Amino acid sequence: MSNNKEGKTLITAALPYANGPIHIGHLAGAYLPSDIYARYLRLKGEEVLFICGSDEHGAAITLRAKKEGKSPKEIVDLYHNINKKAFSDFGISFDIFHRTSEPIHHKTAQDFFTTLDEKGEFEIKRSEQFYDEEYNQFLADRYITGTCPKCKYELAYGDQCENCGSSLSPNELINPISTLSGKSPILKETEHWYLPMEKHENWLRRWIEDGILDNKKLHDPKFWRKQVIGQCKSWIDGGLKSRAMTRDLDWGVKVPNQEDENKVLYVWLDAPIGYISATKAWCKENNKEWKDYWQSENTRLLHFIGKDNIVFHCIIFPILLKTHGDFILPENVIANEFLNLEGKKISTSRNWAVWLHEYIESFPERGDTLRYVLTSIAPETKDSEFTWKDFQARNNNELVAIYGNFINRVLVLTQKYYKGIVPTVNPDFQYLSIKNEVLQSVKDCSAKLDQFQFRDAQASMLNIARIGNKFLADEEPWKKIKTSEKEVESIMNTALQIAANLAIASLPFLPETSAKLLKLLNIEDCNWASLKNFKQLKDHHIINEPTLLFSNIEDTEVEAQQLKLDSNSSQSNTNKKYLPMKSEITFDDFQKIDLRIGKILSAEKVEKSSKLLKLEVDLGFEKRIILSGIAKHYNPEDLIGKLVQVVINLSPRKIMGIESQGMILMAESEDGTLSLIAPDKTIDAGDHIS
Ligand code: B3M
Ligand code: ZN
Repeated sequence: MSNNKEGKTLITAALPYANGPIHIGHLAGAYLPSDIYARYLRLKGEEVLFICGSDEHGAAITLRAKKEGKSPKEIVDLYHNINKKAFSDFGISFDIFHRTSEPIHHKTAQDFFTTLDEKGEFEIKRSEQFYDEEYNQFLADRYITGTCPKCKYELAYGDQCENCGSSLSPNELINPISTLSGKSPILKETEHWYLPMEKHENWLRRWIEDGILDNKKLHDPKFWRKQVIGQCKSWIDGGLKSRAMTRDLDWGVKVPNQEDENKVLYVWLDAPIGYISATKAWCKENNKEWKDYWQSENTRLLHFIGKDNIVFHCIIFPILLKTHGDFILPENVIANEFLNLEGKKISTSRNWAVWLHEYIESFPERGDTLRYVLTSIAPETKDSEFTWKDFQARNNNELVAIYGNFINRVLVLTQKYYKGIVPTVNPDFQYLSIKNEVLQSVKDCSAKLDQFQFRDAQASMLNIARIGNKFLADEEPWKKIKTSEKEVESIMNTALQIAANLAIASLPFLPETSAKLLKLLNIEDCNWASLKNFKQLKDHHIINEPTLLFSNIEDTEVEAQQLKLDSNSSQSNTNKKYLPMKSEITFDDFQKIDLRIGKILSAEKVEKSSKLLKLEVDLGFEKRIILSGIAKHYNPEDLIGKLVQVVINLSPRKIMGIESQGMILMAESEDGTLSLIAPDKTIDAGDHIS
């Protein structure tokens, strides 16, 4: 798969939206694995171009700008720079971190669009789209919220329900509301360029399932992750639909040759073309030919992304590349699942995240620690979880206790016994099995990297340090130094070679640490091929005075982070999405609702329903049966005796064969948790509420 000596590898990492900072979920999902892989190939001497950039268009940007009272340009400038710095703080070694606002990108995207348009690959269709009459504009999918038709979540977006994950189109929403004016939008006719994706189903299926395109075997699907193929298949099986490639928005790449200033390319057409324009920009600077990357069969194209971007990279972008002609398709799309944080989904709006720029302030020069932990828990095959306790444990028990401890012992003993000069090996003491173990770990590490299994690859790398520690513990040079000097020279030479192998093998994973260690060992050049020979350091080579590579993280430090997370998220109500206000009513309207205090006398589950509880409620003047959808939020036995607010004059409704004679009022949090609303003084069942 790798070993692509003659060819080049073009590695792309998803272009992050420049509408906010980067968090650990982004790093673990796309940027760390791609960086490890790029560094690994470079170390093998292969020709690699590793590109990324800010995705600066689309409603994600304009919505953020509106919320912060800034212009879209101010927003993208701000976050482009914050994110660029964060990537460099964590050693993400992009060859270029470009921007989709650059003129070269606008031109590339427009030319691409024009080529497809001239080839007749689009269908221009008039259709009715939601329009905000107060703001005089068509509404991008993200500007419309409403009730999800599938799970009834009331704040679903026009393109996706964040509660149940369904992908939606705005006209499926129940009660759509414009987020601009808070009013119901009207439908108004507009014209768009559609990509008839259904036309491409056959070749896509064959390419994804068998790696075959135009009778040529392009890749081996067995190297693709199962979830990636699974998601693609289910999209194709569900029937691909035509999708609009243009939008009515005043921010983005303008549709070429159009009068209408507010017609732009769909951000998911424009953003992946950002990979091409980033390549062009880099090639211009470096006197290279961009077509050698995008239009040459000797180039392997690899996309690293999070799982929410699979359809765009495995279906839509390949359709665009193929219909354009000349372009290669990706050899693999390496998508990760999601990383959760302390038991909950990472959420930008709820500020439930660890932001890279904040992490590095709290833990300066500990970028590698986070890299290490995130790779150890990489969500490669299923969602995984970051906790601060685990972060501390992996740092203290693995980086400090295994890697750091081994290196420190070797370096300190070498200074002590030999003043930093590498001793010679005595032919009587060869430690062949130790050498073989190290060689095997390197081989495993390589094999796993070739298969994009970064978690296992890193574990094999750390194993080299484990072997070193065990070797020293078994051989006890500190005891033998008094009796068998020759043997100790061999032990220490071997231990130093292990350290040097570790320095090289850890470079892709822990670039800062590896650089420090290489310096301590006085190794100037290194490459992966040299790991085939165990011996890295010549006899009498001089190494430097030891310094510590890692240090323990204290309880207080992680407790502070946990507290910060809790307090950030509770202060984040300013970022919270609130339901738009319903239309105004008069006092008389309100008076029509008869609200009373009720007391729950009994509660039981409703058969065959996971949501409903059947409650018997005392209203003072009578007792009633009321059904309430709170089974997931309360145990029946905990409800008995509780005072609740009841709408008593709601027409009775039969649900699952039981008549419900009223409704219990509930408060609902953003994540859907339901809570009863109880009076806070002594009040009796039947007392009225006004
Ligand atoms: N900006 C979405 C995201 O950050 C999008 C990726 C573009 S990759 C071409 O999830
Ligand atoms: Zn839903």
